[in-house]
Amino acid sequence: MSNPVSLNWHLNHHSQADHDLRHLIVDISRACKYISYAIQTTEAGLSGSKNSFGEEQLTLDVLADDLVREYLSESGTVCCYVSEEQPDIVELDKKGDYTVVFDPLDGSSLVDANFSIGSIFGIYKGGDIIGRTPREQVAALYVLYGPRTVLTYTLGNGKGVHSFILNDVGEYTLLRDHLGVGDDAKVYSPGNLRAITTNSGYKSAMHSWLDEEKTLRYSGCMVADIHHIFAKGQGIFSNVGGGTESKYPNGKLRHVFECGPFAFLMEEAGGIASSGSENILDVPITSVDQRTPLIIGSKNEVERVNNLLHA
Ligand code: AHM
Ligand code: MG
Repeated sequence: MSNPVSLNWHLNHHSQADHDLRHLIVDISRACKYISYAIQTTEAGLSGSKNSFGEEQLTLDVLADDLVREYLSESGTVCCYVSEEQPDIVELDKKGDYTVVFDPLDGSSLVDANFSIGSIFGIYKGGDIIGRTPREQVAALYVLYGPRTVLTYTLGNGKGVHSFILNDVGEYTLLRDHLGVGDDAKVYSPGNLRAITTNSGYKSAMHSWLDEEKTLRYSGCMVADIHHIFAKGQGIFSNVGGGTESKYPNGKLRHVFECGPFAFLMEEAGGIASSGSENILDVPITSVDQRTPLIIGSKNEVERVNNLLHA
């Protein structure tokens, strides 16, 4: 039996990642291995915030943030990072070449329901990311903690999008390489639907999906919902805003650690990500907590929804 392809081997031989970038991605994958283990073994969140002795427990999102920080610090390659759990850019190692942006635990409100959750990462070369765009990322990856733990990465530049499964001895081995997303969608995943009361374009998009009898798949965790598109090779996921008075006028999702990394992965797989008016990869980063509307997935469907949003 031939040996399975490991993540490290793939980064090195298939994607020809720079030495430091390869080590950084492997270090991130190690942090996620421990996050995966913590999800499987802790009752935090599942049982409420107190343990059986009545003590406050560290919530999983804080634990995940600490684990990623630990591995990024040890890697020696990261000058700074931006986490959804931190209000500001955090400086690490002045000699490091990379900035890592991440959401350590996406879908954390689903922990008590035992639904799938995930982690999202984008990697930039150099320090300050303000004023730059997600197109400047040099890598993006996500880890889905579902019935099995799956890591999907890309280095962009035509090198493809590749998925790995965390096996029982704690190694990531190749599951599927060169994931592709086709131009037409049969499945839809509509987030922030509360917006249709004040956004007539979004209401039209929702009605068209119902009229066309497309298949609804929405879990409430964007990592799981967008992974569904990569796994099935088609689909559309949206999270757009309502009027200026609404709770999320620009949709709920964060540009830097949620929309940007997925846009980089999606374009590499042949799909597209839009804010409704611009390619997400070209929307400049103005602050770390900026929100952007997101319409992502099969090209023709994203374009069709963009037209309805502007009708
Ligand atoms: P989180 O990072 O605080 O978990 O929030 C992001 C999540 C996304 O995964 C998901 O698509 C969205 O929030 C769901 O929002 P809602 O609960 O409003 O449907
Ligand atoms: Mg999130």
